[in-house]
Amino acid sequence: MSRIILHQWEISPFCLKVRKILQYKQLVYVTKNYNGLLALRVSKLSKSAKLPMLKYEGDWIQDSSDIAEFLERRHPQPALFPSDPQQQAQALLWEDWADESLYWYEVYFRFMDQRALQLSIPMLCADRPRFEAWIIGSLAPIIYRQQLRAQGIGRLTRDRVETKFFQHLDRIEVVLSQQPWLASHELTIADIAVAAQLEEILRTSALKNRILAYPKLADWLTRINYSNPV
Ligand SMILES: N[C@@H](CCC(=O)N[C@@H](CS)C(=O)NCC(=O)O)C(=O)O
Repeated sequence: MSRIILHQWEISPFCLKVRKILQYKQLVYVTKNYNGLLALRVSKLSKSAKLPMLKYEGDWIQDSSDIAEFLERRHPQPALFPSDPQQQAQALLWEDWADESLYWYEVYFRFMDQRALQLSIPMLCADRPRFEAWIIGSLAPIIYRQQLRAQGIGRLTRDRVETKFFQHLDRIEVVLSQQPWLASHELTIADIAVAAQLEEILRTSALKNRILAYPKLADWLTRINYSNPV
């Protein structure tokens, strides 16, 4: 049995964030997927009923940020968190922005878009009986529409959501034209957290070409994958 098991959904941006961390730190791990109606079992793993969860030897760690900190303590090199306090503060602010704000754009572009949904459901239900794809495909847009409305982004027009998203990319492009990584002269948790959300948007959204038209951002994404192939 492997020492490290990542309980995940393949197309969850937070699970991708953890895979990127594990690979950056060159740790050997296996994944356990909760596709289709296996998702119902996630509530038995933790009270929050969210993934990712990492089983590391006898420890269970929940939440991608807590997993990042845990792995940094156990495997300090290569470091995810800069030692310089200002850079560390910036890295953690970027991480929180990616997890708590950018994430909702990812949800919007995946579940409020017919094309993205049609690409996502087979991935969410891979290796499961066909009727499960029908159930998940019917329920997911309803559940996420409610969540997006409660969060606020779901009350905006699509044009407004896209405008706000691309304004964020304009700002990221400005940062990346001044420095190679978001928070430091080296890759940090900031880059991994932001890239994980953007890569999941790229995976299923028709906005892909517009996103990759940002030269610095496109180069940065390539460098992250290069440093940290998943
Ligand atoms: N703050 C958590 C967020 C995890 C999260 O929201 N995961 C989503 C999948 S992308 C989830 O489990 N959703 C199921 C649900 O909310 O019931 C983290 O960083 O791990």
